[in-house]
Amino acid sequence: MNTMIQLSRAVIASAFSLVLAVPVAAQTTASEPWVRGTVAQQKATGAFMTLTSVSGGKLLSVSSPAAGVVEIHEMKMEGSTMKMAAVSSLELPAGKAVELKPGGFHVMLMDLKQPLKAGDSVALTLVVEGKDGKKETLSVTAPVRPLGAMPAGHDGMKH
Ligand SMILES: [Cu+2]
Repeated sequence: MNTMIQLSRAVIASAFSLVLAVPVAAQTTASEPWVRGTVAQQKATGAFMTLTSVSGGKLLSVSSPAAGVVEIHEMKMEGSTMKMAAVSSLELPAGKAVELKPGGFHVMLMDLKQPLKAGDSVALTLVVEGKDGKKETLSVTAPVRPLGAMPAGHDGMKH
């Protein structure tokens, strides 16, 4: 009897250390990231991707070495004018793909350090808070697409 208890303790202990040794599976994944290319003197652009959180959470913040300021933006029609505004976070419903795309939610890269040309790539760090309050950091490398990759209408947006 005593041996049995000790044995099961040993099994539990080894199972526990196994769990600790294995990296925590990513709760949130980012697919097809891209950044819109810029022209000289242009100080802001958008980054886009599809985010999926397995158990749900919210995107809290994004940072990038390519930009001085990074915000999460929402673009929507106000009357007949498209406007975009910063949001404090972006809800990621469990198991549902959330598209960040031109004309909708996007990551706004501002105070760009240099123009972004097609073929470059931009490193983005996303912080996602899970339903349990745990924070997860995602490193995303987003290739730069040519300027024309975005539908007309995004230019001249007022912040
Ligand atoms: Cu924006």
